[in-house]
Amino acid sequence: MANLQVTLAGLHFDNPIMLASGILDSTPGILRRMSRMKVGALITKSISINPRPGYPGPTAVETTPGTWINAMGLPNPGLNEFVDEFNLEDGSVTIIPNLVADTPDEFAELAQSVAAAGAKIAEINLSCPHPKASYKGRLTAQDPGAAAEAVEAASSKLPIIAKLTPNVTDIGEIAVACARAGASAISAINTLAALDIDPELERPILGNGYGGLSGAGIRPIGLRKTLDIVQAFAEANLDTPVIGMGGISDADDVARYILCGAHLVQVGTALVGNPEQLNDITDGLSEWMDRKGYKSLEEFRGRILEWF
Ligand code: RRO
Repeated sequence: MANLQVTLAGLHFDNPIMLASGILDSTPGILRRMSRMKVGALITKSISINPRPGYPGPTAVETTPGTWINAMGLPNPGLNEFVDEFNLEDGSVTIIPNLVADTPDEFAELAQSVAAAGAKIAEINLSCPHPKASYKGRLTAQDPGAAAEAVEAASSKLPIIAKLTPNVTDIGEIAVACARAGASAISAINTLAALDIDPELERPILGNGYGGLSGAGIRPIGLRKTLDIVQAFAEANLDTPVIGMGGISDADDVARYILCGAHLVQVGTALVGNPEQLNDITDGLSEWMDRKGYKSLEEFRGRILEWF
């Protein structure tokens, strides 16, 4: 039987499939339920230093089947309540806090607190597509210098995964800046900056107006951006692992990302209303590898590169 195991920053994962931030992860109870799935690790909703109520609704709408636009507005209870409520040392499945902040100092503070609470690694969200305030009106991950500063600050406290936006010309440049600043891994992609309109009401479909697009329709963009990062790392002689995401809904999609060079993947939107799909994806990957005669992930990781 295929071996799905993978390590990242010295941590061991049973399989390369992670629950993406923002989906089925907003309370300890939901995370506990998800930890019973065949999942490598669970990533929490973004945590900020102060509580955030989120944007007014509607906050998430399905625009075409399987593809969603959202502007949740980073709703979360804030750092102190998060650390009190969420058990990061449970041990059965690694829980990875996702951290969001406006400055490197805030990222360092968040990282230090979750490390003290037992986190072994954190993901920093440099890429929410519709914040009210961010670096000079841009996303942190749209500026290699700002992204590197945030990574440097946070990774002085614990190993860091830097989550990037697809809304840039050259995602490889940003990924290289983050890796050189000390990121243990890069995750990509966050949602695409988007807008949808209700023609009857003559208004944006979301309460916030703008939103981010996720789900099945963005998979080819996620694959392209993953490949861009993998190629940029090869050119820069960096072996930083990439965690690919965007539109993954079955085992074939996971195989697509690993063929592009991803070490791990994250699944989000496809699980809305169907969390058990995670088990099917993991079982399906194992079956796909058996059928292809692959015994480990390394045997087919990055195979698509020979086409470019
Ligand atoms: O909470 C959100 O509105 C949100 C976040 Br933090 C993010 O990173 N990406 C997204 O599409 N929505």
